[in-house]
Amino acid sequence: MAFTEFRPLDEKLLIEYIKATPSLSSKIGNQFDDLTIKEVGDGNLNFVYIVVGTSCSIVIKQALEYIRCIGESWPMTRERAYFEALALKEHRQLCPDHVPEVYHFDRPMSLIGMRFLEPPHIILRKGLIAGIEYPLLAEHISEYMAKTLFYTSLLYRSTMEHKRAVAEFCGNVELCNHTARVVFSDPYRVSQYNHWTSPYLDRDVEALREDNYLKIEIAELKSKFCERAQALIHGDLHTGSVMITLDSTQVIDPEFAFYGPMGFDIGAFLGNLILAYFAQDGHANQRNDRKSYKEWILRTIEETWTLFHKKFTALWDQHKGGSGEAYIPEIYNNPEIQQLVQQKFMKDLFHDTLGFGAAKMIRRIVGVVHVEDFESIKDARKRAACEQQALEFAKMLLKERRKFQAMAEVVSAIASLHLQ
Ligand code: ADP
Ligand code: SR1
Ligand code: MG
Repeated sequence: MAFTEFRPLDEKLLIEYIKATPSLSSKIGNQFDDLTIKEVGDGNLNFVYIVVGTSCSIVIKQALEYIRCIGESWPMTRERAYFEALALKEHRQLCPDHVPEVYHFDRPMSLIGMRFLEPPHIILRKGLIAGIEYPLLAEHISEYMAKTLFYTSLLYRSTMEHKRAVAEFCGNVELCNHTARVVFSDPYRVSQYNHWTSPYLDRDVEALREDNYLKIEIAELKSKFCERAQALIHGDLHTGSVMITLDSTQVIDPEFAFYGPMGFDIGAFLGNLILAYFAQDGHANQRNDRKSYKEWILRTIEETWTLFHKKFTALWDQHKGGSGEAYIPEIYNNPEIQQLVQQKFMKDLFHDTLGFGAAKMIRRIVGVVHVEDFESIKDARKRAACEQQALEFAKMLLKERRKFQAMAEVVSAIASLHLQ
């Protein structure tokens, strides 16, 4: 069977597709009799099939013309699969330990074939809900962020290379517009897709729409998101985009990738850890009060930033005489100025991280699609209490982010708020 134009897959068609595609059939050992196929379907946008062969399993991901968790009423270009494959390949080159291999990409079919992240890999968000500690998470994710962000920025690249790459990823405009809308606009206005734990949060949602200072701050972040082509960012680096075991951390699902502000990725990750923290009281029970787990989350937040800072500035030091054109050696080649520009850069990035992290938290409490951390708390009153604390903290962080000088201060602020 020829697959020359787009066809939405079903299980039968997928087997035909694999048979007709040597790069995939060879992966499963060219044995088709005992294939089992399972559609996973716990993501928001696409269809993901796990194909279990006798010798090896693979993952097939296909984008349809709409957002899966909403339905056909919210169209979304299938070209997102192209940008996801491109970003996966680019990020894997830069950080092979933490990005799965792409075996096959078919643009007309909007289809990616990739490594199956085998059990015990699970989605990090699910691990956080279950209360599992991951001792290497901060080490691994900071490495992924430092490498992917540094090597795709002007700190490493020439302006020619950078602009060419920026131009390519400008094609992902529909996904960027989507984020601009659901993160930076909808939570601050009446929108048909917004929802929240009503009636408990009704007043909080109104307050959000009446908070002029918050609106000024979110506008600044929105313009940075839309205008600043700082590095190739993942674009959706929440805890549902990370698959993990005790010794492996793999970043999946970069379909929102584009050249944007670095702090959007770091903030997405840390903001989602903060959401996980505030959800813990909703998961606590008589057997486990989650107290020590909350402390682990806070330590992980601080360590992730500290390690990112260390690794990113080490890469910068290592390549400071190279072809990166942001700070050219003729002007910045002495230790004093090098230290000053690094301090300024990292301070700005820290404040961007806090701002974007807070914005990502807010959208997941009052916007279109929420997070399982809170959604799995069945008692609405209990859930609302957790969400309210997270929302209050996020609002403060967004508005007052420039007052914080170190992640330890942010972590202390979370811990003290929670004690009240
Ligand atoms: P979406 O783009 O719809 O959010 P995801 O890429 O997040 O889709 O994938 C949805 C789900 O499929 C994930 O939550 C995970 O359970 C599973 N999945 C995705 N990629 C892989 C992979 N490479 N290996 C194993 N499971 C995967
Ligand atoms: C309709 S919003 C769906 C969301 O899921 C993805 O993970 C992105 O964050 C997107 O905004
Ligand atoms: Mg996803």
